[in-house]
Amino acid sequence: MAMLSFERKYRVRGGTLIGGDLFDFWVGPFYVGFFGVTTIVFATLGTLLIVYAAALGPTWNIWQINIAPPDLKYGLGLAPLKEGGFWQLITVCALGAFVSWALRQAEIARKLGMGYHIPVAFSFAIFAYFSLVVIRPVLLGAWGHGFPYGIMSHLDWVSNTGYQFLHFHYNPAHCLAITFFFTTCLALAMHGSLILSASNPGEGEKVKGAEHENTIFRDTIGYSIGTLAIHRLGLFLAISAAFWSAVCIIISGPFWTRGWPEWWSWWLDLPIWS
Ligand code: 07D
Ligand code: 07D
Ligand code: U10
Repeated sequence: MAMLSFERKYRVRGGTLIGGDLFDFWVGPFYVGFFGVTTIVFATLGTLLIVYAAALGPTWNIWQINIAPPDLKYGLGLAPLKEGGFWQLITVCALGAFVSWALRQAEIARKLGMGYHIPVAFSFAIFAYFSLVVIRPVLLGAWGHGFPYGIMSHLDWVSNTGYQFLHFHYNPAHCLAITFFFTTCLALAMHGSLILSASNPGEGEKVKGAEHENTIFRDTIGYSIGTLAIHRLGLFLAISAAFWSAVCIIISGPFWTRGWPEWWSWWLDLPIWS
């Protein structure tokens, strides 16, 4: 009920990023807006292209459908539809849809008078995807370096690309990204469990507030980051994970061509050993 009366209050026109009143309305729970329309157009077109390209392929097995990027011989040019052209069009639609989605988030945030944290956070995921299918292929000189669109085939690409560098775990940016992913899980588990323990105690127990939340961490580890800052930390950890993922794949090939274990020879070459 609270939600319904709030929605009546804020569901008014104005505050759009582009297009004025055009598309400034809701359909059921969804805000439409200019970028809602561009999202729908790109997402529908991209999905139809995937289905069409899949229909030409050898299988309808959802796990085995594979829409591959062009052969390396096409370089950074356009390829015929059935030889990677579909992959290229789908990539354009995917980027169009993801960017439209981020701008729609920004437009809704603006209408609500909120910060732009959500679209900023999502833009790090888009950056990771962009680095896989645009930045790295462009630096390497061929769209064929992008990953194929298919549930199992994209896993094969990750494994093959990893082994091209002998042992991807030795990629220092991959180490940083993994550490940020693990820390994000730790932080979310700590925060989720803390909030539940304070705000959803056993029957008959009083709901606890910030003092309790701070104190349990001060008592156990000597410091509490605080109820606002844990969310800042969570956002920082999660976007750092995506950021260092993008870095780890951009440097693999364009900036480091040998096996990743070899990168660590700088350690053996330190003058202090000689
Ligand atoms: C839970 C939010 C909901 C989103 C879901 C995904 C599609 C794809 C398309 C059949 C957390 C919806 C899926 C729309 C259907 C076709 C053509 C998000 C949640 C449920 N991967 N990946 C998966 C994508 C890359 C890797 C699963 C997308 C890189 C590994 C799903 C992208 C690398 C493993 C999936 C992308 C990589 C997976 C679960 C884009 C490095 C797994 C995803 C656009 C990042 C896991 C069989 C999930 C798996 C998995 C989707 C990119 C590695 C199919 C859309 C190239 C190692 N990936 N992935 O829950 O089970 O995300 O694979 O960049 O083990 Mg992947
Ligand atoms: C790219 C997804 C973006 C998604 C978007 C939205 C839709 C809509 C609709 C649901 C970035 C899509 C939305 C489609 C859906 C509805 C309605 C996220 C993206 C925009 N690795 N590795 C990573 C680990 C090994 C290798 C990243 C761990 C091996 C390569 C992460 C291990 C070798 C690449 C990571 C491990 C290897 C990576 C992935 C352990 C293989 C990459 C996360 C424990 C032999 C990739 C940018 C990510 C990367 C990447 C983790 C092992 C190779 C840090 C924990 C040793 C080649 N690995 N890895 O990037 O950095 O998310 O991509 O062993 O390319 Mg690795
Ligand atoms: C958090 C939190 C918090 C909360 C929260 C949450 C984080 C403190 C207060 C949120 C968290 C959760 C809810 C938990 C669960 C979430 C996850 C596990 C994450 C994963 C989520 C999913 C898997 C769900 C994904 C679902 C999605 C993305 C929705 C899909 C929706 C659509 C496809 C529709 C989008 C709408 C658009 C784009 C605009 C509107 C459009 C329409 C309604 C369609 C009609 C179109 C038009 C009218 C436009 C005309 C179109 C044209 C002209 C084009 C036509 C073209 C053609 C080619 C046909 O911290 O607390 O609690 O809750």
